[in-house]
Amino acid sequence: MERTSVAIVGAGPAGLLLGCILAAEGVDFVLVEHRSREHVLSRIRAGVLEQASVDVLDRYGLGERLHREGLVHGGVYLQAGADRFHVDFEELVGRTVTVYGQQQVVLDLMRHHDELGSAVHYGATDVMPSGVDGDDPHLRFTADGEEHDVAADVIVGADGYHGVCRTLIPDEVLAPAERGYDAAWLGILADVAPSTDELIYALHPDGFAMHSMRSPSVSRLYLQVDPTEDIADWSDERIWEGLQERLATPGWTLTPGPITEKSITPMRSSVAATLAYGRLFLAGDAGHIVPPTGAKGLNAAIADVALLGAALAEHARGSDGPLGAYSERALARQWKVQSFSQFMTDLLHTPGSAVPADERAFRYFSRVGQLRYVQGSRYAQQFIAEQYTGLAIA
Ligand code: RFL
Ligand code: PHB
Repeated sequence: MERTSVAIVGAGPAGLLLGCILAAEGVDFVLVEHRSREHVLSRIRAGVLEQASVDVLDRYGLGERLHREGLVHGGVYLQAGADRFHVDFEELVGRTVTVYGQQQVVLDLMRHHDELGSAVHYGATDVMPSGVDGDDPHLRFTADGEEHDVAADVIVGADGYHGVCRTLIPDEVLAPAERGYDAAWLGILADVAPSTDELIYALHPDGFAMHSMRSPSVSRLYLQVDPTEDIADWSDERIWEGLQERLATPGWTLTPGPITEKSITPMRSSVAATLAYGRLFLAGDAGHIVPPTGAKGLNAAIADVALLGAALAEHARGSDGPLGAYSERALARQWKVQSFSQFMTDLLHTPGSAVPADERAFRYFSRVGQLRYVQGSRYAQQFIAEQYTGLAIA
């Protein structure tokens, strides 16, 4: 049997960053991931880091490549029909965001663990946390043909929305508050220079579209589709046509290019009633998920582990106050994030086909009205700028 202070399940951004924070704080940990390292690195997900997230990465010496290669954006474009306008975060709230792929964040964190020689096990099987409601939690797993039984002081579930740790919490305690959406995102990655300097979020009668990027030569774009759509029905030509149509604005052209990845992701909002159960603590997507429109999922995972890492360090030094307060603090911030993500999603998507045609038209035009209001209101733009660039982690 092995022994550690913190056993972490899941090597996504939440688990990997928590490991880096614990290492910096001198707290020992074991990190177990059921996918291979290559698989974790190949998942294309988020692309935008809030200023507060960049600050956390900097604090732990993880921001060097991010500052070299990340693209600092001082605002975003919002668009209603063909009418595009700029929301200038720097001017409105004095803050920026950094466009840097989640894959790059994950690579930086993995490399840091390599340098530290951390106990990180990829490709583990039979990952079984247990005993979290008593005082002898264990994490059992098999890695590289060897069975492990790790006795831990605390187990952290950083294993995402479909992870095993959530299932250790009784249904009536986890009790997630949830809502679905009648829209999904079809996302592409393309080997073409972005046609824009900053991200474009557009509402069009055919549905939402957005233009993001990963680097000066790689573009990331999304189209709202019905959640029942099959990616096989979306040829590259059809995708570029949809993007051209929905993002069109006078005097601007979208340059298409070879698509290297495409997939459809459904949208959901969910928040567990608690992130703490006995000796188990949930962080990141394991505790809550948001639709991607506010660019908040990765940032919320970073905020959680910044709080949890500091609380676990205090716990190791003999003070339990911050760990006892973790769930409440993280959820208080999370509900603000949920509200913003829902606002951005409702604002920018058209209602699904199940909504009667006359009501669809009503909802669409009221969203156009709201976007025009935002266009003309400094207050409304500040409301968006403050939340998009990220609330304090406290
Ligand atoms: P992850 O990244 O899902 O990592 C969980 C890890 O746990 C592993 N795991 C297990 N390991 C061991 N045993 C088990 N039983 C396990 N079960 C699961 C998994 O293999 C995985 O490695 O969760 P984490 O770390 O909490 O990070 C959360 C973020 O990944 C997520 O919130 C964001 O990607 C969401 N998201 C976005 N967030 C943003 O902040 N900005 C964005 O622009 C943004 N865009 C997006 C997104 C997510 C997307 N998809 C595909 C879900 C765009 C998309 C398309
Ligand atoms: C992305 O670049 O993948 C991205 C950017 C902003 C979002 C969602 C996704 O709101």
